Amino acid sequence: MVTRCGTNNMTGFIITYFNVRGRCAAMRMLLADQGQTWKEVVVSMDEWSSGPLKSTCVFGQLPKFEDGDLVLYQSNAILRHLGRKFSLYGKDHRDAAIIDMLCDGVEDMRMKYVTLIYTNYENGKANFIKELPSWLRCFEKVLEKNGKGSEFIHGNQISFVDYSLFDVLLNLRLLDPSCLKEFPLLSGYVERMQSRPGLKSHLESKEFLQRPVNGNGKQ
Ligand code: 6SG
Repeated sequence: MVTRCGTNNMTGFIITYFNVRGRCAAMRMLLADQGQTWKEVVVSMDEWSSGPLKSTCVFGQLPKFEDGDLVLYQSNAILRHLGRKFSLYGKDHRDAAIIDMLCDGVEDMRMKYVTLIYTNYENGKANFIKELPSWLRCFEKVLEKNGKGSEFIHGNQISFVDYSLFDVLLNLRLLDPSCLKEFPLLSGYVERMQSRPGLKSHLESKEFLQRPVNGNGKQ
């Protein structure tokens, strides 16, 4: 098992995952943007298929996230935990409910993408690209209703779901570079997110750039 460390090792955050952006890209972006450091435990395919780790994971899957002695699985639960910890969950319960709804919407879009990547890339890509605007339009409308798209996906402060949405949008743009062109608010949103100093330096880091987007080399 290869261990790589962040700039300092004093925090209790540890991400255990395969050498991909995948399900950990959003939590890494959140941590970097919030000025946090963390440790990476990178699990190879051999270690995963032959070692004992899988049987210790609650659902037999990675990522695993440690915050001191708190051990979590499920990427969206990890994001929610970080959302509560760093006040990235809106200003009240109503905001939190909307942010949860948006998180589930992003998850649906992510699952469509992941299913294409891992199960039907060659045969399904053209149709996926054709249907993509109907998904993106939903988020364009959400942005329109929130300050005419001048801010975040909900309210006027960043929330954990912004990192997840931003991550999926980056992946979709890799798949179809023109997919955001007909959506000015989403395009502006991506521009603003990637200009945030903490995110910008993370996106320019070797760690980010050298890590494959997905586990099967497709993107
Ligand atoms: C795969 O699906 O990376 N976890 C994945 N796969 C290994 O034995 N709902 C949760 C969540 O949100 C989904 C977890 C997710 O956290 S992520 C997992 O654990 C298993 O099920 C995508 C990813 N893929 C890289 C990878 C996994 C299998 C094939 C490629 C490890 C690397 C290579 C083989 C095993 Fe591999």
